Amino acid sequence: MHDAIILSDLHLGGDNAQVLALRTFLESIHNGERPTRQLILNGDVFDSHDFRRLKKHHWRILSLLRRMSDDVPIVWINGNHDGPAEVISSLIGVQFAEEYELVSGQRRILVLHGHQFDSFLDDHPLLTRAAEVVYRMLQRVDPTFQMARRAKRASKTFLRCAELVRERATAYAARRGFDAVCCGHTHLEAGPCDDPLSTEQTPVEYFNGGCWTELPCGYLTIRDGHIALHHFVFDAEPVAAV
Ligand SMILES: [Mn+2]
Repeated sequence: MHDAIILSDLHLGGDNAQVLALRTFLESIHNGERPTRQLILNGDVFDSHDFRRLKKHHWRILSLLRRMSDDVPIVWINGNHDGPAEVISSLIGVQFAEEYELVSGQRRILVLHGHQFDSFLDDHPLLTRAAEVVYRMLQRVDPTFQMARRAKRASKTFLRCAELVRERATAYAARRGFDAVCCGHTHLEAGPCDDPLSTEQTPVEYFNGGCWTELPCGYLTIRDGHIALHHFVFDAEPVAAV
């Protein structure tokens, strides 16, 4: 059994939220196929503060979370898109927090969304918005998401932002005596596997589970102090941006 499973950046209400993959994944936790002591939603469960954008299948995810929370403790960590989510979180019976700490295999692990470390968002709101529009356009013309994923990884500004989140998050966690930190927000998966230098640069391990707005969706598992990054392999048509 996992000590925790961490998902982030579900962006419910957004037109590219991969709801079918998400529902299948959550159901596998709910029905015991993927046993875990707790489920952590690491921010941006919602795409916007405007709950009118939530469609029926988005509400269904919330009601599934409500049912799951009877058996598995769920923690919802605040993200920059979540807005007044605290109200909803208490309606569906999950704990709401700015950050969360857990101990697994005697290692102290910090979980937080990561927008706190992203100054680009505050400094360049228009550019951020423009980049989101371009990204959605690429998703629309190429529903396999290859183009959008490649564009993201080719953008120096984007990669620099993701790097800043990593640097600042690990520094913050190191100051507070944590062994590892798990963020979301950048929509870019990260783990020691794709950066062998990361553990040499800092004693704090950094992980990012990616997002649930493109396929394949990413998530983190924690067991006996070991954190791992996975992709949810899901054989179905992706939900394209409209
Ligand atoms: Mn975010």
